[in-house]
Amino acid sequence: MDIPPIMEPEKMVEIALKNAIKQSKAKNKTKSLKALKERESKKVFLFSKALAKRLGKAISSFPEMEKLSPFYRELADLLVNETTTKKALAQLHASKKLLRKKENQFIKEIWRQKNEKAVKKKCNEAIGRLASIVKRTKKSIKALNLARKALREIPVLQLKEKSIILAGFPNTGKTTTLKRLTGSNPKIASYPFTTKKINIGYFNEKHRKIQVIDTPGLLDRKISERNAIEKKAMLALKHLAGLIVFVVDPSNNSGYSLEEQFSLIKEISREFPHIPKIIALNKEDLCGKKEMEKAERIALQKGIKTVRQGKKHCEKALKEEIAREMKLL
Ligand SMILES: Nc1nc2c(ncn2[C@@H]2O[C@H](COP(=O)(O)OP(=O)(O)OP(=O)(O)O)[C@@H](O)[C@H]2O)c(=O)[nH]1
Ligand SMILES: [Mg+2]
Repeated sequence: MDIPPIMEPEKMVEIALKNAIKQSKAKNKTKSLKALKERESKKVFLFSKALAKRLGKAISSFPEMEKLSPFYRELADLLVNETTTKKALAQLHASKKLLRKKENQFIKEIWRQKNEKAVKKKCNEAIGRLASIVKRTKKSIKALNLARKALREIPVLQLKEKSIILAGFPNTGKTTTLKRLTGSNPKIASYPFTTKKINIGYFNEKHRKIQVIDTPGLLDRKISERNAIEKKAMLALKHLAGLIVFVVDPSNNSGYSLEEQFSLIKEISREFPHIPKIIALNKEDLCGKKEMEKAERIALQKGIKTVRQGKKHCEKALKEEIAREMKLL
């Protein structure tokens, strides 16, 4: 999620003041009190306007949590404290309003002054007061910048169409399956809470762009091995998933027995009860006929469809099954 950083308030004040001074400089050398009042009130107006604009931009560029899609919201909820963020945004909003109100009052006061010295004094007072309104948002800006840093961790995904999520123990062939399905090299994105990056690929089926997601560290372990945050991050995937493809390696080449692999499938299925699932039986070339058939038998007993995958069976069969499950046919 791309959110621009918010400038430190001191810097905002510095830039706004520099510009306001420059733009309100006298073009002619009139020395009347009226001309001075005009210049000084213009300076206050420009200063306040620039600051209010910066605050407004900071507010509008920050995503409204309520409007985020459920997937992003669930992850955002883990990463940032919604109440703190809301309070910080509310302070920025209130400061912006106060700026304009004070600016109005000060300009009126400038015009009421009787001599040059008093006008300049009032103008300085105004600048100081307006600057302090902005400087008081320092903590809020810091909180928002921290939240922004965390939210940037959330991967940018296509959310319009439901995705295929790959699951299975390490080394079973999830990334290979992703590459087989999507052809090119997967796009890499970061996913919060795992040091690993998620892999994303796309393929077209029946004029639809199907997104395939491989999430190392999330759906490749027993649920009991996960901490609460990882578990929530894992569950955020339910908002994206149209189909879970379990990659199973019946050849023992990955180091996990069929029993272990089916027990992982059972656990994950329990966490995602409403999402359709299929099994891609991988590494067929390394499997004996018996192992393959055993895996198919167990899957049949559990009521999950299987598709063979490997050197002989290319991605065509798997793509067809995916299309069927996602009701593309
Ligand atoms: N012979 C054979 N090897 C395969 C097949 N599919 C994957 N492999 C190999 O198995 C190893 C693991 O494959 P990956 O696709 O990296 O497995 P992964 O599930 O993504 O592994 P992690 O990212 O560690 O969870 C790699 O060396 C692959 O080349 C297959 O169908 N046949
Ligand atoms: Mg992998």
